[in-house]
Amino acid sequence: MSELRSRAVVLSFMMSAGLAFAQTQVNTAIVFQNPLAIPPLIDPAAENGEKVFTLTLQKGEQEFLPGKHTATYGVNGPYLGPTLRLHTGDQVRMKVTNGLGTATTIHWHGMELPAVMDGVYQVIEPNSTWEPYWTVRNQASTLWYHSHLMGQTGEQVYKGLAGMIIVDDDNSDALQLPHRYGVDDIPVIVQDKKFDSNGQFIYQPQVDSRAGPQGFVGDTILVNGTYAPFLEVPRGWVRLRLLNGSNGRRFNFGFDDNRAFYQIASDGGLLVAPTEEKRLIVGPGSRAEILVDMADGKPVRLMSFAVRDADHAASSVAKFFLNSFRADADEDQEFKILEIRPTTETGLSAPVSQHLNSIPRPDPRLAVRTRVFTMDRDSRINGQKMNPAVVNQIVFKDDVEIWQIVNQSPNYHTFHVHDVQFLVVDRNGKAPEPSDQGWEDNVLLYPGDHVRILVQFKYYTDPHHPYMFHCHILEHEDMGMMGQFVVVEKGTKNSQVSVDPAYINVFSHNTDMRP
Ligand SMILES: [Cu+2]
Repeated sequence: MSELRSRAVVLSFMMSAGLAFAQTQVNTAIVFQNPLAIPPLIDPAAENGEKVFTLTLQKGEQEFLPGKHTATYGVNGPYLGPTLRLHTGDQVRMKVTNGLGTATTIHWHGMELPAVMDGVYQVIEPNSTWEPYWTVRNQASTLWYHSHLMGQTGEQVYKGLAGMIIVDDDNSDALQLPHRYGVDDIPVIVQDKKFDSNGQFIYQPQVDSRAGPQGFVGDTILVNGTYAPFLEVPRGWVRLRLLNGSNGRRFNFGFDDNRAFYQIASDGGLLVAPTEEKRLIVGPGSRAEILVDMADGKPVRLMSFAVRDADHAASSVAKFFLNSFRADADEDQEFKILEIRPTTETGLSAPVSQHLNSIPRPDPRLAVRTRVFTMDRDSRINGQKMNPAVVNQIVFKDDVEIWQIVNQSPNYHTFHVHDVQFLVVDRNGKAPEPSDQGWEDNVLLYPGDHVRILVQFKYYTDPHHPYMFHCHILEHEDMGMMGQFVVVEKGTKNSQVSVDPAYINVFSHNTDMRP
């Protein structure tokens, strides 16, 4: 905090007068004329008691903008991938074939699975197939899969290597919620892009001399890979599974007529009860499910309203600082995202379930230790960049721990932990907001924030194959704002922990983080 304070005084003095940041609606003139693409559901093969999904990573070409053909990456298609629908308890196997002509990985974001299936170090070379398999432990939730190649995640996800995963369970099966995929239960993958005059993606991350490495932000919104999309829905409750698939932009979701909506799920599962909101900020990599009532038959636009760090400042000093020094490039911009048009068909209009899930209150007294993670301006965590040869944290299976995350930089960050869904204990010493009270795998930290989360790794141990924790601004991640941990049986000695030498060689794919 002291670093932030001293910087606040200096910078607010330097930048005091004359900087007016007006809220900008970036795409005022957009005409919603393209039907929203709904990613197809894969029908898995049944083999030896497993559900087997075949995913082919490929280069492609897609006409996002009229008459322009953009070079892309995709999964079983030119851009993005199919939706994988799983059920808790399923034994699944993914046959992932790399037809990109360049190395990649596929990470199952939010999944609780063995480290060797996690898709970070498991590089898939061109023309080869990777076959991870696991038992689905997660509860009903909206997860996703995406490239996680060290140093190239930002570029590969930006080109399109991502898709949605929907997990159902016995609880969600029994709830009265919209559940007709693509009809009233809609995947909504929101991403911002920049296009050149030929319609090609521009990907040029920036480093600001004062604020440090910037998350990429674009000026054009795609939803499920559709530009200027509209969606026809029945008159009734509509469930939007919002996935922020952007590299570096936060979305502050809401509707242009200011109607209220109900959040029903966070990253890792259903909330205890629907929570009424008019605005909902979702950081890059995170998900939220919302219900919106379309019974009145009126079309409405899903929006992203301005995000302003100063509005979320942890202290008056930080607020003053953030008002004068706006470090985050995604601040103050407003977008129209998706036009939702009710048809004359009647949809689900009965009351939805009011009790959705049971979530334990996070009790910090259960924690056996606290680990501190400090995120700084120069894309470091605890003063270090990712080093594949170093295990930063050794965690015992089943231990309940508090991880205290401190954002000591003038930029926002997120903190994503692999192999776990966690609960927020408190944010800046206060109980979390309702939207922050569910299971999460990726928590947003405004500049100056300190957030305590309760984590527990319940299923897998492996002293030689680490999991990652990192900022989910992909440019920060690629610059090494990442560390790794192993989960081991209680009593394992530090001397028994080491990184598989084959994993360290993965860094031949990466120029920035090679040891
Ligand atoms: Cu970051």
